[in-house]
Amino acid sequence: MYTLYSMQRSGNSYKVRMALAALAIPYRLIEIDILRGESRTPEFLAKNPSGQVPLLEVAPDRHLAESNAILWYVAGGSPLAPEDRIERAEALQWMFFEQHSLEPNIGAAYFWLVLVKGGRELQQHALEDWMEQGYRALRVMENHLKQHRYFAADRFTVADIALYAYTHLAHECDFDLATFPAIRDWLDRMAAQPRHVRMEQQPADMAAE
Ligand SMILES: N[C@@H](CCC(=O)N[C@@H](CS)C(=O)NCC(=O)O)C(=O)O
Repeated sequence: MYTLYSMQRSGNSYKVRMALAALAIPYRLIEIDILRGESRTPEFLAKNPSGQVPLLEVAPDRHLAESNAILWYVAGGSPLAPEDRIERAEALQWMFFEQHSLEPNIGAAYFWLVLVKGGRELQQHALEDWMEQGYRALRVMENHLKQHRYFAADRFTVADIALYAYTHLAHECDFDLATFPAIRDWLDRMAAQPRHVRMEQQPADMAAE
């Protein structure tokens, strides 16, 4: 069984919990509080030198980091991971976009404005840039979703999971989605997927449902 090192309120960790739930894959969950430095202990760094969650133990002492790489690993062979050459490349295109254009802006805003006490004051100098770049990423997504129901392969895939994690948190960190109707519809479609889990949901909650 997989062991997932995750933080409940980390969007990158949530991606993996979403995928495992969507695929009905059981796993052991270990909560790591990054705000208390638990991802920077010598024991954790031996598993992931980047000192970050999510981290998946795929076999004894074999660990995989980077949320989007983990998504491809756990979803391999399922409809969530397109195998057709162009569809796979399109899914990857959006997952690179997520890491370059969305997560560094909306992810950073969420971390500092929502998770860190006093973060708004500490990061005042960076906020304007995150907002500008974050809105730019949202506009790119909105334009795609005006024409397509999902990001790749005309169906729900790992690309949607990767992009959902921070987009669904955007309203919590100053982003207003009022002028992004296609994104809002897609968020609703995502939340209506079979076996969808909310970010605050624990695997034990899932079993109870
Ligand atoms: N590119 C990585 C980013 C992972 C990441 O930024 N993780 C954050 C939580 S969302 C973390 O563990 N930060 C703790 C630290 O850097 O000390 C991924 O997609 O998994």
